[in-house]
Amino acid sequence: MLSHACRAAFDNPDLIVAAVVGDGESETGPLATSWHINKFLNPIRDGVVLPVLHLNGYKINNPTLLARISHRELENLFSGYGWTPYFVEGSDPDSMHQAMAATVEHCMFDIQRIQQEARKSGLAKRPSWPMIVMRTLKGWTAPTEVGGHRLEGFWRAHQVPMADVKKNPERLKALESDGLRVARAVLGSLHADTRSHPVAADSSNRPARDPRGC
Ligand SMILES: Cc1ncc(C[n+]2csc(CCOP(=O)(O)OP(=O)(O)O)c2C)c(N)n1
Repeated sequence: MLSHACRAAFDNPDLIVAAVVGDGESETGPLATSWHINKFLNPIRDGVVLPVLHLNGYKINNPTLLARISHRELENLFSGYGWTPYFVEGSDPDSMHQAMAATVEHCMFDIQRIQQEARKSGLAKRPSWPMIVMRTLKGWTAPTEVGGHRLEGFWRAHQVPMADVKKNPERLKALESDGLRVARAVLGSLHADTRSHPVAADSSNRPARDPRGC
């Protein structure tokens, strides 16, 4: 994913490519090595890749390493790879939506500042590009449990966790009341935001680099 995203950004100075990387995907050899690809992004000649590492704790239905190391270790790991990581973590859709919007905006300001400095001075130093670490539950906003078994935040949320909604009216009701309600709320607020704030210029809502202060 990251190498494909960089392929789009190379020689394309006006492009910013957001690349969402799963924590399981990040354990595969090709992706694990491609975190180093920031060394090849030239701030004058190329565009930028904004990686969003999605920590949901599972690769399919097995635990992931990156979701189980400490916050400090994770931050040090990505700083060591040459990124500046920003964290968006939680499970409440409304506050996560706000935190993500503020963080993306902050990253855009960072990217523009870095590019303007390099392009004005003509000095292509290697910057520490921003990246986002987004920690959510696996199957976030799915029903909490199905048939007495835990679903949201657990390995059962993978693939088709409620296969029989067409035939089972109780499950259809659970899906409608939990999952679809939250999805509609999030989509509704996204839609409302894009209509009322096409470009947000105020950076006062910028997130802390490390919200837990670790
Ligand atoms: C290049 C490549 N390597 C390996 C796989 C096998 N594979 C399928 S899904 C997966 C992990 C998925 O984990 P994650 O990215 O965290 O997604 P999630 O479990 O959250 O859906 C892997 C390694 C693949 N599809 N492609």
